[in-house]
Amino acid sequence: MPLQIVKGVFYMEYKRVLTVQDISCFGQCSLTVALPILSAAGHETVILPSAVLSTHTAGFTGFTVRDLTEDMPAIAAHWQKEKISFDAIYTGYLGSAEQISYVLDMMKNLRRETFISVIDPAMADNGKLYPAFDMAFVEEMKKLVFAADISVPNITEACFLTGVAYQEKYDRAYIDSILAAMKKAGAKTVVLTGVSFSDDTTGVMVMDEAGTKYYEHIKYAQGSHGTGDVYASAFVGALLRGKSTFDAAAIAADYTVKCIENTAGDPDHRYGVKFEPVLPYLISRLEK
Ligand code: PXL
Repeated sequence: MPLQIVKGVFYMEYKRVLTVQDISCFGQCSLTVALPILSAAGHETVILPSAVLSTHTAGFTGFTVRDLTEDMPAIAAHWQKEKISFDAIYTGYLGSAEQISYVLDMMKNLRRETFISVIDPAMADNGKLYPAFDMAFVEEMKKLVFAADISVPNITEACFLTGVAYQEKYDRAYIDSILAAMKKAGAKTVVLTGVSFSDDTTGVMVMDEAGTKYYEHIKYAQGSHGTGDVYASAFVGALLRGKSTFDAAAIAADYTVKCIENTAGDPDHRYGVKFEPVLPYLISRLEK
């Protein structure tokens, strides 16, 4: 039989991203959100689970946790031996303070020539640390956030990272002071999420070398869990498709709003958002 030459059809630049966060088996957050969103955005998505939980920790009790800290260095060493490298590392909820030094090593040892690191310091919200974390973890997280190209904190996380006192009510000057403190501590680009200057709107404040720019959108009164992970994953997906930081931040915001709208009205679904049926919307935005 003659040899058949099959020509490849390449739709887009194909990026390989490593995402490090937990698997909450049930609950639509962290890896169960990041993997499908990054895949839908067109990227080869490599996962490194930081822990395996039966559910996430917000609103559930009695969940199981298996910390995978011990496995991390061996996995990274195997990848290095196999010359497996990445265009990007994106981290979310980590399992222990020790994991942060392993992630910093991976950022050094597994990077391709052009490489971007995006850190979502998923550790706190509404003025409080999540149950699994303490101030020792915050100290370690500072090393990761301030070494990264881009961080995606919410206001609570940015306060823990900088020592600025958390305020529920604030104005533009307060937000500028948080961003100035982030910059002083070493942050390059910051996408500060959940910045709301009115009752019915919220948005993201993007700070980079060019200055700060605000993207505002509708706010829904009913908070939903997991939206931070949906947001950060869509942001990374858009960024790796070549969108500017601000455009990626805006696309991710619009997608997250659509996910919330798609979940509203279902009181049994407060543990996460129904992000899957809205993936075609994200894909269509990425194609423009
Ligand atoms: O969505 C952030 C997150 C991720 N993973 C776990 C969590 C949370 C927030 O509570 O508990 C296990």
